[in-house]
Amino acid sequence: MMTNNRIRIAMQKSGRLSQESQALLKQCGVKINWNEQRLIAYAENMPLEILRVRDDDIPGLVFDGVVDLGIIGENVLEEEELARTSAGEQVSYKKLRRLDFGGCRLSIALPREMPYQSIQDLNNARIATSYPNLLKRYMQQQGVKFKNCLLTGSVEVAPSAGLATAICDLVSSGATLEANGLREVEVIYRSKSCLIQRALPLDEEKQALVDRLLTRIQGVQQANE
Ligand code: PRT
Ligand code: ZN
Repeated sequence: MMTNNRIRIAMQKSGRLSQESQALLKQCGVKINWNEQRLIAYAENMPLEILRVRDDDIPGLVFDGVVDLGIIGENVLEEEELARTSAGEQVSYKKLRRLDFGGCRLSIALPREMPYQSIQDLNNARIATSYPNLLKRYMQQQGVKFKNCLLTGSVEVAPSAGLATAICDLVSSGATLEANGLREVEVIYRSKSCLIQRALPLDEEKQALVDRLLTRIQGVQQANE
């Protein structure tokens, strides 16, 4: 693989985190020529390049040291970390900073009319989710058994389609649950986006640039407070 002296940062190409990730770099004074079609974008005023990928790929790229930095939702980060550790892999990375965008919660929701007292009511129920590892961790902590229905999209229609009793999905405003006749009964994880760095040390120059970038991010966050 080609090595270069630029910091390589992975960001979501298009989706809920992409605009704010781009805006954050801009606020930090990084000038980038964005070309919608390109996988890689280069900064004009510092040795930094941006790899634009699906958010799901970002944790792995950082864990594997393919990129130096990543901006990613904690939900996706922890899900991938749990998936790898439960497969017996060692995972290491550094969380540099929690960011101010991408806030959401991972929640269990049920058909509105279904009675619910506590999580025990879901003993042996089938739950549809795209986050099987975060759900499993939570259910284990609660001591409740469940059956998985793994869906990477359209999770909210699983109960009405007869695929599952309940769902475990991301919620921000709650409008999607409402529109699908579901009600939120347990919040199992609260997430924001974050900046992560690979565990393998960077050379001195690169680390100095990362440190500078981090100081600027802190400045931007304080200014927005
Ligand atoms: O294509 P790619 O794989 O990169 O993107 P994606 O479609 O997997 O992810 P994307 O862009 O939808 O979300 C990226 C990240 O944004 C998530 O991993 C979260 O960290 C964060 N985020 C914040 C959210 C939401 N809020 C959110 N509301 N991600 C998804 N949603 C969805 C949720 O799944 C549900 O379908 O929005 C719907 C609920 O929203 P409300 O407002 O109706 O409650
Ligand atoms: Zn994704």
